[in-house]
Amino acid sequence: MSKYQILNSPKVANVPWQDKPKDAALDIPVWRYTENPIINRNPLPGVARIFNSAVIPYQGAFIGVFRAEQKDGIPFIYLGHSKDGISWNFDPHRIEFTDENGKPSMPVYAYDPRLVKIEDVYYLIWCQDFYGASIGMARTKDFKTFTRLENPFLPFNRNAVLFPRKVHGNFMMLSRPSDSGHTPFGDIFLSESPDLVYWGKHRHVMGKNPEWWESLKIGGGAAPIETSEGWLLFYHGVSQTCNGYVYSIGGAILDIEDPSIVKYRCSTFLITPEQWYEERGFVPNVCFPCATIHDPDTGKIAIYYGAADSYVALAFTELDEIIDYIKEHSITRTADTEIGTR
Ligand code: BMA
Repeated sequence: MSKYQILNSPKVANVPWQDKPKDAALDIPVWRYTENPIINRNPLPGVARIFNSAVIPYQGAFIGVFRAEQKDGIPFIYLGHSKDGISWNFDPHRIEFTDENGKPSMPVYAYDPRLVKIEDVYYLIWCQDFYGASIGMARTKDFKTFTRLENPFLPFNRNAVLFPRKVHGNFMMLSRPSDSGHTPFGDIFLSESPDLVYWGKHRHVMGKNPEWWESLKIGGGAAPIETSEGWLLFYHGVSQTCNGYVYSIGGAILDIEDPSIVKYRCSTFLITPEQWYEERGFVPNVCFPCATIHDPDTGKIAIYYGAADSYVALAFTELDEIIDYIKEHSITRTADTEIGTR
């Protein structure tokens, strides 16, 4: 009998998985897939790199939206299909978005997509140009037509993730207001909307920390997982070094009823760049989580993350172990635990 439960989430018996290695050096209960990276460079004609991408179970298999850096260097979102969540087949062309009337409506560029199912609709959330970096959104039911929604926020904001269900009747989104460049600051905020058009009731969730691995900025990662202990959030934390930024993966647990309150926040990173595909690439030293696939029956969680802005990699953890680890290593401060309004 497991200690904790994943709630309101479909069973995924075929969650991608590899057992934890019997490695005494593994003191953090997150382990990498031994065949990483799962998506290599030049994954399809016209695309140089795929990374920072989101996947979801779909019709007994998996579907995903992928940040594909084309050979002109401009990122767009491509669709991919997979039977096992590990080997992916990509559509040859980027996703064509339309407006509500079915007319073409393409963003100038699109990157770091997230993918969330709420009720019977799938939502894509990404970063795009809106007179500066900002958040774009679209919905689909069939992954054939993609209808753009109103841009939720004013510029600048480059990092947003929707919760997988409404809370108190409202859609909830985490985002990270920023500038339009390689933002040297940033906290995670929460916004609510009754209709995905009007967003408000903004709350501060959490900011950078004195722990050095997340001492420059943080940003949302995978869509939060609803658990019996709270919303389990894998996010990214950034450290500034004399040789550039270093992106690690962190973990926190937010209050179910009021997700602006951080119940537990792990003081150590869960993954930091140390493998060749994380340390070496278009941008070295980046582990950037964008999605999980998780199974409530077994507590298995597969974490998908972009590596070095060049590859997609996979890591695994297990619900009881990761929650206990986060709780045991948790340090929360006033900015985390307060309601987040001033
Ligand atoms: C961030 C985003 C990510 C990227 C990271 C490292 O600001 O742009 O897409 O992975 O920088 O380059």
